Amino acid sequence: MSLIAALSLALAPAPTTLAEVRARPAEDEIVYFLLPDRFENGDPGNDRGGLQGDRLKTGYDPTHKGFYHGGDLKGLIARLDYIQGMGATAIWVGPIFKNKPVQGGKGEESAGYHGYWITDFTTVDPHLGSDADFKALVEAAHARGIKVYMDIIVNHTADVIAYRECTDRPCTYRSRADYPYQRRGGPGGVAINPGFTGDQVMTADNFARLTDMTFAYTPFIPKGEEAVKVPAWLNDPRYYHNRGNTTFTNESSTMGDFVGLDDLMTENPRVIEGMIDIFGGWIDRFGIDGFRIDTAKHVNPEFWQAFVPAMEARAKAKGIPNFHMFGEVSSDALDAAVTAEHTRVDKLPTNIDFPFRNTVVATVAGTRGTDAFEGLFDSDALYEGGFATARRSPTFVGNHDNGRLAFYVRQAFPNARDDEVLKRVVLGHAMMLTLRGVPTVYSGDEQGFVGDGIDQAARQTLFPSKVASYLDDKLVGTDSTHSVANFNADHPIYRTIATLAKLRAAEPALRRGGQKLRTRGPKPGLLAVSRILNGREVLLAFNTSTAPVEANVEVEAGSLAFATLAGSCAAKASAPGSVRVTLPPLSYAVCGAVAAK
Ligand SMILES: [Ca+2]
Ligand SMILES: [Ca+2]
Ligand SMILES: [Ca+2]
Repeated sequence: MSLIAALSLALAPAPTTLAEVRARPAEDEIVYFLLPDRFENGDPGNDRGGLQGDRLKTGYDPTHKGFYHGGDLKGLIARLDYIQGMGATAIWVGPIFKNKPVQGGKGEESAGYHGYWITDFTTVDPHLGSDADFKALVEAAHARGIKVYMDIIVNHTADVIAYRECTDRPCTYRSRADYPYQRRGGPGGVAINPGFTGDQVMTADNFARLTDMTFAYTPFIPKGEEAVKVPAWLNDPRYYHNRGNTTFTNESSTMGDFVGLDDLMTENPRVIEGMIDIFGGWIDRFGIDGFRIDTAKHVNPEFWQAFVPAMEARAKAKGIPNFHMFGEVSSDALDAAVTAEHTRVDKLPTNIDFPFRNTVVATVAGTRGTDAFEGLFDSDALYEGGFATARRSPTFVGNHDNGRLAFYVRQAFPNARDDEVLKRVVLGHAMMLTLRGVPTVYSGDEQGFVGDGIDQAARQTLFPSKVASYLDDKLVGTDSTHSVANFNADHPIYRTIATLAKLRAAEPALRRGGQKLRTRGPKPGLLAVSRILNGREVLLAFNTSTAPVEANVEVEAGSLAFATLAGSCAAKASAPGSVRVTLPPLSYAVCGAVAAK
């Protein structure tokens, strides 16, 4: 049987109804993640968000990487063919809520183009379009069988609240020990908040006694911004921690302001109830399919223990049985030591798989041996739910915060030829599309975008850019530049993703199968993993080294013959339980066991 015939036999029929789309479990999806401001501009009329004046008023400056560039929801709708052509079955849309257009100290201003500085949690930011545009997006995506995941934030709002004590200098974190709730300005200060027993007693009665917020700083809302937040309860400083900027350590990790962003008192039942109302409302109104949860590890576990089941119940009531929630728990580790805790204690259903990304970067954009994957996969056991949770966790190789894989490849191998850089980036994507987890492509990676680093440096537009530090980028796998639109369905990385996405759709073992680690080593070289579902084995082999590899790889004793699904595979096992694998430098193969003739 030819490969094409084999694939078409195995392919499930395309979903035709919304119920069929929603019946798909999370691990069946391939996610495409984009920031709408940076994807496609479908309406130049909204580029300034209906605001007047210069960039400090409107937030719009397409020549500056830290301001709005004009992309919007209409543009996203117009490019659904492009997204679907890559094989993506779900879109993670960067935050669309109404933001504070511009914030930051004098000379350091930037805009809320990324969406993470929310003032109104109930409506779409006018730079990105309207609630009607979002409804049209969800409907158009669903009609194609594509799910829509929103990017939500409960940890903080925009930076509106200021403190009298530090209007002209950084507000350093003031701890509960140094600034207890029942004294103003330190242990020797006047008595306030009598009877408030601290933020760990999370009852309405207790928080009713927290009425004076001047324990650490004197918070105030600058003139003109008193009612800027929606819903209105968000304008009350009582619902914020007000202890100054987080250092990302100790108690400040959950209690501190994220670079000035007003950190919500997520221990307070009123805040929990308010957030359940807000985001439950988006489920009710738009029937979206999941949430990516920003800054999840900076919120106390008790909040998630209440919020997650409430959202699941809301989604079920709306007829969405596989509502997918994945938290951003950033980690530098190559295993799940940090991220797993938040599935066990917080009860977050899944987290974005930072350890997977870190392991790919260390091996494909580095010199770590392939045994790094052993530590990664062994630690799947740490998640609540174990391997099944890892299988539903979104994997990625690049993103808008941590930078693109191509950047790290170039940094690690500055003398590598262009074809080697491309092979490494393709190899990382091949790992993501075939190993356990939900592949999550970061917009622009499929066009060979590189960038100069992290954050703003990794947020190039797919439409023509006017940012000097983007225009001088040398892209991978193409002669194109950022001066033109890059929606090229023939780009080699786009084609790789599309090809492997088809394979993933055709092979349930690649989506739902277990994993057996077959071969790994202390140096760059062969990584071999079998994915097995109901006795069907698909062998994955990756060569992370610049030399060819040839090795005997263990397989199931019954896997006697193989079809080449990608790369090149031996047609037959050498003996029951062993197959010869031969791989050129920096390449991969996918071999599906078939009945021996
Ligand atoms: Ca626009
Ligand atoms: Ca603030
Ligand atoms: Ca927090």
